This record gives sequence, structure tokens and C-alpha cells, in this order.
Amino acid sequence: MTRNFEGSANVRRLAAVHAALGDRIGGAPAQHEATAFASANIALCKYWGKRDHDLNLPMTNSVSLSLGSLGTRTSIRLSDMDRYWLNGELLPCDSPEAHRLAEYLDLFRSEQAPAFEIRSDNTIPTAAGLASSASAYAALARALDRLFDWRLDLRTLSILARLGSGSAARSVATGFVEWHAGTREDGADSFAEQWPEVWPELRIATLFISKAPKAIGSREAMRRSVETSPLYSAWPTTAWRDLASLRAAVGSRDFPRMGAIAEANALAMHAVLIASRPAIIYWQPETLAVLRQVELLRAEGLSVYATLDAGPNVKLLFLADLETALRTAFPDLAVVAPFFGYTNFSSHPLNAQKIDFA
Ligand code: 2P0
Repeated sequence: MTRNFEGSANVRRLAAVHAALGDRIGGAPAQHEATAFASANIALCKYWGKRDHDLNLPMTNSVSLSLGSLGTRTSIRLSDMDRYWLNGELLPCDSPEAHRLAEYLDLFRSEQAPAFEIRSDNTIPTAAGLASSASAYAALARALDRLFDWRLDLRTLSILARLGSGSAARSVATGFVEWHAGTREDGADSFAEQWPEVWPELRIATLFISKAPKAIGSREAMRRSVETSPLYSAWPTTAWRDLASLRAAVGSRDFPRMGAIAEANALAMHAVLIASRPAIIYWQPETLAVLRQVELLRAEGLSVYATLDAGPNVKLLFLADLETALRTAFPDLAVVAPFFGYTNFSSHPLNAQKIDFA
């Protein structure tokens, strides 16, 4: 872990915000209230391990698919004291979520904007392994951008979202999104970028195995597995190799290759987790049953692949022509078409929000 700036995490995070916003920092808000949306995302090549905990800088690049209308809508309002609502419920001010939000907002407070009310609503169940801090902090970064009328480009938004949560760096963009690890200590080169590929037939579906909150959060799991798993040393090499293969597979629209890489990458991440001390086993018996079923379906000739995040729920990757067959095999499938309804990014609703994607 790299440290400078007198050793304080907050000072380093503030310096990163100053570098990103330049002379826009500390200005008066342009309006009293602003609202923004960000899609959740599922990594095909996972972010696992940080080179810097203060700034959420990753060990390796990662790549995700955004989930379209599934995500978080956030409103931010000027106030005289902080108050946060999540899905209509007031967050207790001593909760870990409220502490984390307050620390993030500390980076943006000014004389004219000393406190904020935040209302955040997920369009997917929280703690189901899909609604994560990624869409929450990406939506918040966008809402702040509007409140202050900074008119940030995608790169800067991504940097600000990353300071809230690593995977949020990817949720400011849509489609295939690659988050660059970067090499700079201040993180100025660690941001996400869209890949140009549009793949309308692609589908992602979630099988909700458990909606219960996780026993161990992904931030703690990441830290423990990096520090204690004897398998972690193999992860960065695996991730870089998977990334290069994934880039080639998507470029050539080679779905079986893309699916196989995503599945292997997710299983490698879980292997790292399982080998942690103490072990982190997110799988339920049903998780393994679904993985086995996916394997059997492939043996029958169906091109379907699985990926999992830090939780028990399985996400299936397939092309549109398999949807009917898979709904028969898995009646509870919740299907997302990440590219549905738009053939280029400029027509995507997120991109119509006067964000400069140059
Ligand atoms: C990912 N995950 O690439 C990986 C795969 C979960 C499994 O990024 O500490 O909430 O805020 O940077 O982003 C979840 O970790 O962690 C995550 P922080 P984050 O999507």
C-alpha cells in the first residue's frame, strides 16, 4: 500500500478530489437539489485486491457489463444537517453505511454546502448480490456533479465515484466498461472507459439463491483474502491474462470464449476466497447445484456460462436465442438485456444527461 501526503487517508482523498475538480472545488452549488441514476454492473473480469486502500486503487484492470435500468437513483439536497434515506428508510446516523456516506460527502462540503440530504432508491434488491455500492456511489457522484454544475467528463466522474467504492468507477459508464488500475500514486490514471462494442443479443440473468445480507462484506472479504489467501499471489497474473483474452473475445464477438473466460475468472476469485484464513465461503448448496446444472446444459449444447460476485447468487451469461430454453430450466430467471433498445451509446438514456463522454 502506498502512502504519502503526511500519511492521512482523508488528506490524500481530498487531494485527489482537488486534482480532479481543479478550481471548481469549493464553489457554490448551482441548485438546491439534483437527481441522477447509475446502472449496477457485473464484472466479467473481477476487481479483487487493492494497491491502495485510501483511494480504492486496484491491483489490476477489470471489465464489467452495465445492467441498464437496474441500478440506483439518488437525489441530493442542500440541508443544515446530513440525513440519508435508502429505499425510503432513514439510515441510523451511527450505521456503517451512514459513516461511509458522511466521509465521502466530507470531500465535497463547502461553506455554501455544509450538509446534504440524500435519498437513494435501488431498482434491484439491496444485498442480493446485485445492488451494490457501485451504482450507489456512481449515482451520488453524478448527482453531486449536477448539484454543483461541474459538467465533469466521464473520466473525472469515474475518479470521484471510485473514492466512494472501487467498482463504482465502472458504474458511471454503460455497456462493456474497463477500469484501468493505473500506476500513479494519486490515482489520476485509475478510471473507467467504455469499450466501443455493442452486442444487442447479449443477456445476463440472475438467479436469486439468497436475498439475505452477507455475513461478510466484499470490502472486508477482499482485504482478508489478499492478506491471508495463499492463492492470492496467482490472482494478478490470472486477471491480466483473462483481460487480454476477454478483449479479444468481445472484439471478435466470440460468445463461448467470452463466457468461458468470465466463468473461469469468477471461479478463480472464489478459489482465492475459499482459501482465505479463516475461509470465506459465499456459496450455498444451491450455488453449486446451479453451477453443475450450467455445466450439464453446456454438455447438451447450450452456450450458457456463469459468473458470481462476492455472494451466493449466480448470474448467467447467454445470447437472446437461448432465453426461452433457459427460462424452462430456471423458472425464476431475472433477465437483463444490457444493450437493449440502443445501438450506440449516444442514444442511451444515461448519455443523454449532458455528460461529456469525450
Ligand atoms: C467486482 N466486486 O469487480 C468485484 C467482484 C465483488 C466481486 O468490486 O472496497 O464494493 O468499495 O472498493 O467495489 C466489490 O467490491 O469494494 C467488487 P470497495 P467494492 O465487481
